[in-house]
Amino acid sequence: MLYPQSNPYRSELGSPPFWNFKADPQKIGENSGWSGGFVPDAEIAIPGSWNEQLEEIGLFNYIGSAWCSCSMFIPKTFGGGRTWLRIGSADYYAKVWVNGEYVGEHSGGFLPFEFDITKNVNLGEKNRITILVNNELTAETIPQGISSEDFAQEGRLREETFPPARFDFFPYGGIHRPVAIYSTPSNYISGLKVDTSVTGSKGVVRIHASAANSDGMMICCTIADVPGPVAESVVAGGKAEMSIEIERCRFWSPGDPHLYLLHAELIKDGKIVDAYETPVGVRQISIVDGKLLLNGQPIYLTGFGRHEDFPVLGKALSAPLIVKDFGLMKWVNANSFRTSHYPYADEVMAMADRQGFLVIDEVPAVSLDLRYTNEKTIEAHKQAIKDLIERDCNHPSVVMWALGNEPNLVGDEGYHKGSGKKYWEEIFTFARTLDASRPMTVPNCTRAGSCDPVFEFSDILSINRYYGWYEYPGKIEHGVNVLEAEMEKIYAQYRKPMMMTEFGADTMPGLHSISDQMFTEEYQEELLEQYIKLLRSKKYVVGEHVWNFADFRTPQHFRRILLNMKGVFTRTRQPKAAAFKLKKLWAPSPHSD
Ligand code: GCB
Repeated sequence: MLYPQSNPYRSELGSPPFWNFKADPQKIGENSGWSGGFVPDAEIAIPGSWNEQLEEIGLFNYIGSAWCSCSMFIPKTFGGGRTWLRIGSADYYAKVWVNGEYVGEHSGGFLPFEFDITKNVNLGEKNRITILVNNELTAETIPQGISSEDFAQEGRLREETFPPARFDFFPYGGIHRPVAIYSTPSNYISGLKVDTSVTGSKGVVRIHASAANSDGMMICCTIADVPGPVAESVVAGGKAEMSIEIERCRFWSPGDPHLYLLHAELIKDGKIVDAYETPVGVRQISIVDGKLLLNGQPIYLTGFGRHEDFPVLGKALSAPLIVKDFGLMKWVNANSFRTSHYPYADEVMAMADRQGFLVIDEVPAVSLDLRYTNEKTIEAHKQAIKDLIERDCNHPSVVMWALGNEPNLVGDEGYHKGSGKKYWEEIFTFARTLDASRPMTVPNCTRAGSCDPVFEFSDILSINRYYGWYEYPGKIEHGVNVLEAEMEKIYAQYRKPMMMTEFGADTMPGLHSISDQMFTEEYQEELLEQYIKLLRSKKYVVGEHVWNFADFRTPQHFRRILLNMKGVFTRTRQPKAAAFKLKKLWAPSPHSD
């Protein structure tokens, strides 16, 4: 699925900022004909989560169905071929009608989806888009859900959160990324996948194009500012393959995130009928002798696990916030981040390409509880991997896939007696058929321990540890000693590069102490510094990601004061003392180019 763009062959229309909204807790909307129109409870801004936005009408903790509807005038001159409706993301399920006609549905949050609405729209008129969104999760969805009853049955009442969740971030509901209507010609380029490699000073760009209704037509590709012949290939079975070599190539890296512009044209009887262009960063990622290499040079990742979260917006895309967050990450000398715990917006990934950030791109399989997985869960997990790799495989910034995060958080024994190995073997094997060019990992948690089956399959051993926080509270030095022993044990067993994907301490800005006291700014600084000292002393460590970039909202629980406070920046992006400490520790970024 290509990101929409306007050019002489394609047009794009963004949806209006405000939509009609109606919660549907009893799920009566479909039978009551709301797909054809409903009396709204309120207006909602889209992109936007309903929770904080519509708190005043009681939707702060709302988990369930809700209807969103808007009207869009589509000019007569729009397109002329096919018309598409693209939804940047809806968490976690959406069913869609155009002018009262059903056009499709989609399960799974955090990723875009689209429908061909050519037959449903009236050009030169207003068209009504109606979307039913639902943010309920089950044992068979990715991420998995949990209910109050489950917590009670498992005797885990003290772990119960409100709203109930298996994970430590707020389960916002809504349409979180832009909605657009766009057009393509009826013969059109439908996919443009590139992979790149580095041979000496030469860069090779292999192009795997797809085109619909175009067999026998020609696809021609050029790269702006690169002299040399056009690469061209005839479309057969909807596909065309070609490659372009770039002599004295400017390779993409954090120090020089150079992007070439690839331009593709679809040619029918000597006439261009469609065109599409996409940025390409030529770079190669590899693991050699226990080192993570970018274009043959070792790289060391400094940065954060993050969240898409901001007051009022919830999980909504906000362009100014993207600019701010990248500015702060640059300021603090981070060179990388992980899209914990789900795919981030297309716009974030494109910014990472342009600014030269290295990204660990994560599938939303967070805190999987294998006691409750079945064939449907594993299928949903594979689909989420497929969709993520398909969407993000062209981004040079993506240097690793995280196929999940912290499985077996509940400490189920069966996980180590076979269920974990079976599950992860199937998942890693599947993922590797989709992309052989990037390392894959799954961050491991303390409960899953030092012989987590994910280590066997991961290219990089990713560990999340909170010694000196959840374990050994108030005792940073002891925590770091325990961590060192555990790291050595894990490394001795698996002999692969290791990365600390999470470490940190909740911190209330303004709290201070001259002795080690949890929640103070000094405690966070000290813990991060001690951990980093240890990590730098181990040759097999290839990166350190602090948890978290900024404070973020969580479901309610006695261990959270509304927010997870492990941010190095507050939720509104003010620096805590640790930000200045990290800026020093990360300047200049060790081993990065
Ligand atoms: C973790 C999780 C993350 C939590 C964090 C914490 O291990 O991966 O989602 O927010 O710990 O702060 O407890």
